[in-house]
Amino acid sequence: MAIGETITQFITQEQRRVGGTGEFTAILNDTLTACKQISNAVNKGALIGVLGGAGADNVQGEAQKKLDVISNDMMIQANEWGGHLAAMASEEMEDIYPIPDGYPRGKYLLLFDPLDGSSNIDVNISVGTIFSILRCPDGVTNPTMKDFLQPGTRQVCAGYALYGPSTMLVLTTGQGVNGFTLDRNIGEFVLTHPGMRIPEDTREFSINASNSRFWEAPVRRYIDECLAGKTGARGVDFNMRWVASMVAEVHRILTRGGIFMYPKDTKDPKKEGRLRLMYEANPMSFIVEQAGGVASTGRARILDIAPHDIHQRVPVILGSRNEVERVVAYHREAN
Ligand code: AFP
Repeated sequence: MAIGETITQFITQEQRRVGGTGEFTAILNDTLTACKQISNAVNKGALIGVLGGAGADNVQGEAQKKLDVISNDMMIQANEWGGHLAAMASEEMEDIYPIPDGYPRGKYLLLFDPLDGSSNIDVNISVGTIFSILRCPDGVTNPTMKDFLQPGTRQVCAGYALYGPSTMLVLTTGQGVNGFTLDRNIGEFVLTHPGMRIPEDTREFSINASNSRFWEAPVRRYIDECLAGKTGARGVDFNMRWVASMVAEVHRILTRGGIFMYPKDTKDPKKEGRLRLMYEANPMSFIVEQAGGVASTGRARILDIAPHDIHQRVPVILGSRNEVERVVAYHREAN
């Protein structure tokens, strides 16, 4: 693994190292193609008329942006033909998407949030694509929703593309985390951030503070201590960031440390959390753990959750080890 090698070289070498058949490499290549197409559309924005609302709500009841729909179509089209997937699931589709008749079916399942943070699109702030790959259960050729309901520990790969000042692709297959930057001149992602590690300590937190009146006591205690800074129990000043785009927040944490929280709250008692387990929390938790960080609901390790629905929501607290463990300890003490 050398800085400057292309992602194609990188994953092909990985495939040889583990004695893979190339199926998984092919899926990744197709997903990368979709990410490059989405990057291009996001980058052109108003020039090609893709900003603004699509005029419909998604399964979550959230207003879809044009680019949500376009990105979802790009992910489907780039991935449905290859012959290595059995089905896909997306934030933008209520039901799973079995590989249509006419294409061969393979042994993997792909889940994705095609454009995370899409409330940021129209204001030209970073957005991203998150994806997770699972194996289809043995013997299943016609998967249903229940075949997707595997805990995050079963992911064979997770990654995200960040469409920011540069387009980056961050990937784990369970052997650490590597970051690649899109070189638009050659159309390839190039290894620029090998072996990404999250510092264990941080003085930077991210939370949507407008929800503070709905937080539980342990979260309120932690944030109050951060806000009190040098004059409080922690004796140090903290900094705060909130982009409202989880991909951007996680990327910042992978780069310089930090803690990100979208905790359980009482804003809408019907919802277990804000973020989606299968295509947001699980892939990001896999990446964060592989980079030496921790990802928890406050009460349980996210990757251990046994899912009951592909669109299920969970509380998320992730990032630098010592701060996440502190918040988890506050939850334990409160219980
Ligand atoms: P959208 O994709 O609907 O914009 O949601 C983004 C997101 O799932 C996640 O990326 C952010 O961290 C979080 O929601 C932002 O939530 P708030 O709107 O409450 O700040």
